[in-house]
Amino acid sequence: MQSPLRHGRAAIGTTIAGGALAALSQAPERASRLLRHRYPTVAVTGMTGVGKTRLADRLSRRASAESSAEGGPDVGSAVMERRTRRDARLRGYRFRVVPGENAATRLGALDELFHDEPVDGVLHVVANGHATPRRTAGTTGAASATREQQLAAELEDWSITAHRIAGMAVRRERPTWLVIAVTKADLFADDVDAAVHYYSPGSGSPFGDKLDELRALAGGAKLSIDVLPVCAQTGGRKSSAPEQACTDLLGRLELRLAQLSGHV
Ligand SMILES: Nc1nc2c(ncn2[C@@H]2O[C@H](COP(=O)(O)OP(=O)(O)OP(=O)(O)O)[C@@H](O)[C@H]2O)c(=O)[nH]1
Ligand SMILES: [Mg+2]
Repeated sequence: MQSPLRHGRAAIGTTIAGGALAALSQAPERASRLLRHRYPTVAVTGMTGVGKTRLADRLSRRASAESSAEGGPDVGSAVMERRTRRDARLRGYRFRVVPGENAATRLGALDELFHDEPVDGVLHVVANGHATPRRTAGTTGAASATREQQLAAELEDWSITAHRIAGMAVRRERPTWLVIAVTKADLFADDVDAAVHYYSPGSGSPFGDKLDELRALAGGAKLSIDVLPVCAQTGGRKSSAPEQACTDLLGRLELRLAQLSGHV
């Protein structure tokens, strides 16, 4: 004799089986949506030598971050770097670092991240004119550049990236977030507020004006902009205070990224 309970169980079993089959057919799409939610992709942009690779390494807890800090050839990235950050709750980010040097790989990376497979957010890295000067491939001798030259180069680089961001933002429904990371703050510890102001919307600075243009183009509601100071390493080991200050700034940046990604 079959009890109502057993009958009920069988019915539920069938429903679950049916649901599982249906879920299976939608699995790839579901999985990619889940992945995007838990591991949003973040484009890391900025001119050569500003510190993108170093910052992405820190954010993704990559040990190699310290390896070239002292000695060793300091070279720019030739290809797009992929770094994934995972935390204990299976949340994180997929960082895509665009090489700063103007090469074919840079253009390809920009196309991929802002058009073919649009990213969820952008971490644009600037260094308040403290980008490490790098030689153009094939030339010899030490590279040098004044702070003014580096600021001008940064602005030019930003124009290109800003256009890509605007193009991506207008094409989609959901909002895009942009975080301007003002890195190497350890090198201008006393001027951090002024630097953050220079890179902020509505500041009236050359960079601020370009941000305002981007906002107008993309539509204010479609683009959120944050400006945060950070440092990924400090000049020396003698003082422990700057090290702690950098760790704190890094923590604030991480918290903001988590908020923007819906992780907290
Ligand atoms: N003092 C200081 N130096 C930094 C910081 N971040 C990076 N650097 C140094 O700046 C130089 C450039 O850093 P990278 O991360 O290689 O720069 P990048 O933006 O990846 O450059 P490309 O790959 O050419 O686009 C390296 O010598 C780093 O050690 C920082 O927060 N403080
Ligand atoms: Mg690099």
